[in-house]
Amino acid sequence: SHDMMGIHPYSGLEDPYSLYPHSLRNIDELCASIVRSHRETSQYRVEELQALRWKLFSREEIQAYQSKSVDEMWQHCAIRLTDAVQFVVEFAKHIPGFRMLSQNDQIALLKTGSMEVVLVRMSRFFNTENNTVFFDGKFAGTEVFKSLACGDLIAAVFDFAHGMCALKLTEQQIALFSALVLINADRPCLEDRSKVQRVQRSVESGLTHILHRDNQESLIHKLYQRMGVLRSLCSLHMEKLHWFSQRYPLTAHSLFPPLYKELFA
Ligand code: CLR
Repeated sequence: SHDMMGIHPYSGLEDPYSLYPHSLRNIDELCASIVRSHRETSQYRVEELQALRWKLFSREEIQAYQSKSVDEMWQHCAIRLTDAVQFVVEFAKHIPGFRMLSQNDQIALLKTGSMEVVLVRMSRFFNTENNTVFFDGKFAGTEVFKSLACGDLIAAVFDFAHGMCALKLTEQQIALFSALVLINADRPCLEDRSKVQRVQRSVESGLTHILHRDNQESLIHKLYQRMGVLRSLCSLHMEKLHWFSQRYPLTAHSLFPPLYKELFA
């Protein structure tokens, strides 16, 4: 019966082999769990962000960010990023099937995927009309991040957000896409790849299901393209982090948040 194959994300008692969503009802339940988890961990609702759209940093405030030292600004951004990553970890825990993976595989997926999901989520915090992102309570353009001394990364990240916004995804589509970015059986260092693959397939069918329902099947190709861009952005982030830690070992070792170090260092 379908009830016996039901996915109960919060029970912790799921049978791994029930993860193939054989019935439409199961797919609906899977999508509903992922959308709920996204909503509960997304920090701000779209309407709230919409209302804050024109709250920009003043010239003086921008100058204050620009006159921070490289390591001070890196530390500041690392803290903000780590906050965002923490919400992504919470999101992951409620993706049906995620918690049935081994601790090792959960960490391996988060190591490579959490930053990517933060960047997907960034599109919700982005104003394409003036190319600004919600950061520290107001909207900030690329110039705010000048003292990080990694203009190419910042430009690429803003570009990516712009491209994501152009897709005009719904909250449900963003939720399912985020889950798919995270649950990827091709990530390095996985112990039980086939188990991850089963979870991945269930999330894939969830995404396909809602795109079909929304009559937007053509989006799937664009989303897979975006995943390629995400991968290159994250390797650029790692490259910059490596550069930074060599230059400022003390900040990187003692002042970066432990979770940031654990996931990216
Ligand atoms: C992404 C969506 C999250 C909330 C959030 C928090 C911190 C923001 C992040 C968003 C977008 C990217 C961001 C980040 C802080 C610093 C970082 C603006 C809006 C920029 C791109 C600088 C990265 C610097 C690293 C190289 C350290 O739910």
